[in-house]
Amino acid sequence: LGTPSKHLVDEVLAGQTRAIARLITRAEAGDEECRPALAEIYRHAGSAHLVGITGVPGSGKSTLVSALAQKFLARGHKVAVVAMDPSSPFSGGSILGDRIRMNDIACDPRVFIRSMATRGALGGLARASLDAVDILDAGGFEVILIETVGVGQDEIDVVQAAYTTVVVSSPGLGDDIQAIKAGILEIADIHVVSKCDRSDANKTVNDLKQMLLLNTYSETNGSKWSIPVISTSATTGQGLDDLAEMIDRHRRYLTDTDEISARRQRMAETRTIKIAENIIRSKFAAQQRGTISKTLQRVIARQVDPHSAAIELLAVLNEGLDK
Ligand SMILES: Nc1nc2c(ncn2[C@@H]2O[C@H](COP(=O)(O)OP(=O)(O)OP(=O)(O)O)[C@@H](O)[C@H]2O)c(=O)[nH]1
Ligand SMILES: [Mg+2]
Repeated sequence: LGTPSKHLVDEVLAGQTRAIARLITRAEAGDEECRPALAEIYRHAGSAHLVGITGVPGSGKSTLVSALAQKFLARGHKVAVVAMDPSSPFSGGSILGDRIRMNDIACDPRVFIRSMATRGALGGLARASLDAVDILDAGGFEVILIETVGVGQDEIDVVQAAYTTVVVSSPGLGDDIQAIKAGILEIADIHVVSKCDRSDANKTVNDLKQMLLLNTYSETNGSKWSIPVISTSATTGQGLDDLAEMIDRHRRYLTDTDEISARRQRMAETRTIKIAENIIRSKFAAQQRGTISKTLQRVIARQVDPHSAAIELLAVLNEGLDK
C-alpha cells in the first residue's frame, strides 16, 4: 500500500467517520486506485452483524431501519445503515437523511448513514454497497443495516450478503403477500409486517402466517430456525424492541448452531463469482467487440461451432485480464 492509502486505511480502522465516508465515496465512484485499500479493509472486516432489510417499494423499510438503528444504539451498539437506492438521483446519503426521521441520531458519532446510488458499471451498485459494508465493518460498526428494495437480482444478492434477512410487508399495498410476488418470501429469517397501527394490518399478518404454514422450506433446508412474523409500527413504536431482540436471537442462533459458517460460505461464493462474472461481461462489452463479431460471423457461416467459439473468445479475453 502507498503511504496515502495506508494512512486512509489506518484512519478507517481507527473508526474515523470522515475517513470512512471518504473511502466509501471512492469505492462508490469505482476508483480503481482504492482497490488495494479495500483489499486491506476486507481482511479487517467480518465482526459486524449484517442485517439485510428488504421489501417492495413503500413497505416502510427506511422508516423501520431508522427506528431499528435507534434501538440498537440504545442497546449500546455502534450502528451503520447502508441503503442501496438505485432510484435516488443523489449520492452521499443526504436523501436518506431527509426522507427518514434520522435527525435525532444523525449527529451521533456512533451512527453512520449512507445511501448508495451509483449506477454505471455492471453490478457497480451491488459491489459498491458491499464495499461500503466492509468499510463500516472494519471501522468498528457492530450492527450494519442494509436496506434494499426487494426487486432485481443485484438487490437480492446484496441482501443475501447479510447474516440475518428481514423481509418487510405492509398493509395497504395490495391483497397478496408482496414478498411472494417479489420472490423474496424464501430469503426471510424474520418477517415484519410494518404499519401495524393501520386497521388492515391484521389481514396481512394472517395471510403471511398462512403462507408460512404452507411453506416447508424451513424444515427442508435443515434449519431449525422457525421464522417469526413480527408486527411493527414506527408510529406507535410497537414491535420494535421485539424485532431488535429477534435479530439478536437469530445472530446467537447462527453462531450456536454454526449455521453462520454456511452463510459465510454462501456470501463469499455469491460475491466473488458475481464480481468475476461482471468483469468478464464488461471486458466482453468494452474491449472485444471486434473479435466477438468476427467469431460470430464464423459461427453463422458454420465454420466453427458455438462451443469452440466460446472457448476461443474466453482465451482472447484471458489475455486482457491482467487487472
Ligand atoms: N401508518 C404508518 N405509516 C408508515 C409507517 N412506516 C412507514 N410509513 C409510511 O409508509 C411510507 C413509506 O415508508 P418508507 O419508510 O419510505 O418505505 P420504504 O420501503 O423505505 O420505501 P422505498 O425506499 O421507496 O422503497 C411513508 O409514507 C411512511 O410515512 C408506520 O409504521 N405506520
Ligand atoms: Mg426506503
